[in-house]
Amino acid sequence: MKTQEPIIALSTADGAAAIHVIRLSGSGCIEIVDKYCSKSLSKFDSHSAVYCHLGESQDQIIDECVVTIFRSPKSYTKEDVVEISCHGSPYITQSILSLFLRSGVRMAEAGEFTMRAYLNGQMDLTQAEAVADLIAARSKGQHHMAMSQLRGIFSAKIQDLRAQLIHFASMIELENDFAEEDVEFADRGELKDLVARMINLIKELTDSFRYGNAIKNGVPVAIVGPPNAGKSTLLNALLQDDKAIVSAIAGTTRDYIEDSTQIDGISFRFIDTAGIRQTDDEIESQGIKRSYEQMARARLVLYITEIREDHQDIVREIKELKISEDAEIVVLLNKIDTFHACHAYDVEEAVSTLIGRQPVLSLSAKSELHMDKLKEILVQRIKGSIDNHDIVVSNARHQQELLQAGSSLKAVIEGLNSGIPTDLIAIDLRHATAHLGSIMGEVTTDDLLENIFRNFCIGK
Ligand SMILES: Nc1nc2c(ncn2[C@@H]2O[C@H](COP(=O)(O)OP(=O)(O)OP(=O)(O)O)[C@@H](O)[C@H]2O)c(=O)[nH]1
Ligand SMILES: [Mg+2]
Repeated sequence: MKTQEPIIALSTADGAAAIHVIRLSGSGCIEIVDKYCSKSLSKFDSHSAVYCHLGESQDQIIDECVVTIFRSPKSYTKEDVVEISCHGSPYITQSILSLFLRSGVRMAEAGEFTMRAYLNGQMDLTQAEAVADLIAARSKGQHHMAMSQLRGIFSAKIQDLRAQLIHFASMIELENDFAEEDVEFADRGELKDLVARMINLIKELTDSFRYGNAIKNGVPVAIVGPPNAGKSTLLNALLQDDKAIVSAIAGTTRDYIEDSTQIDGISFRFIDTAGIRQTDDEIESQGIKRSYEQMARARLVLYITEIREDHQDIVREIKELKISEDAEIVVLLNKIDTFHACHAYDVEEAVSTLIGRQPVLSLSAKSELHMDKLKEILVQRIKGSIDNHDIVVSNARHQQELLQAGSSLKAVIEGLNSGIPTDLIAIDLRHATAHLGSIMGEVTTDDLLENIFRNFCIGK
């Protein structure tokens, strides 16, 4: 472990509060705090919480505090750490910070405590990234993903993949060492099987990113349909807020409007769009173009239209949209409050059979009839997708590295198939290993670390 200069930062959010916590880390930081503390900290063991007065001298006390000391290596950063809990006045925190800044302690940079924890081997890079995700978590789903990454479940999977790769590489390298004797230590068929298995594992992980990313940033759900169908009414009902203007005039919503809400611990981003119809109006056409763009980007599409007896007409309308086969769409038949209740079910069935998609749900956005069923469907769609993956990738950097590791492994398979020299295969193998290694921070650059930690808050 490197000797690090002491750093300091306010670890709690700025502003007035009941208490604030100021954190110091680095060589000698316990001794530095000791100089301004009414109790002698050197007498206390690691993990002691000491009540004391803090200030330049006994006549210039800034506050009565509780100082907790953590002696290296048993601390968050593995260095000596002091946490000062003081009264939560911005004046007090500023005075304490100034006191230590005058004594040669430096202000910590964003994420510097966690970066030190990583550099000192307390955690790998995915776990350090999980700390930032955990702080940013606003929903149960986001919290669950960050926690699982922090506990090292994702790292263990990558470690396992990397170990298999290294085993494979060692066999190839061995052949390289005996290149002149033209021997084959590894059975080509077995090698290909091993690489194919790894490619599959990587694909499973990269496939999960679609869900992981949606959970992390809010699942985008586009609400589309013809004018006057009740799209804006539905948005307002889902948000329980008067976010969008509702009117009986067709073409009220001109541009898309979005807002987020949580349902059953999952954060959804609902996007209300302009009603789709043929029009010569320049502005409305642009709005409709945006509706299509939102539909293409969304993770889920709620297609809403007015319920009517003529189910063939509804089906024609949906087919005209030319939605791609793999798009996830839920058809909603709105305004059942104005329809014969017993017929609604028949129309649902008929539309569902003819378009070959399930479910088709009849509801009333205005009277909030069957909204609970809609929410259940939304949650089920997302949870169902996640339950299919034991580990979910939610970080774009990890996804990028996994994709690159996957392409290098595909090159290995091609190399084995075409019988190219093993030293060339070894190059692709090394690339794959490096990409997996950089996920956990075993191979990093200063730029990469700066990029990751600058998104942290100061004090973490
Ligand atoms: N009876 C009934 N009326 C509804 C229902 N949902 C919406 N409406 C009415 O239908 C009209 C259109 O609603 P909006 O929510 O503005 O429809 P929209 O799809 O956003 O329309 P555009 O923005 O013009 O594309 C309004 O008068 C709503 O009050 C419903 O479930 N039942
Ligand atoms: Mg609208």
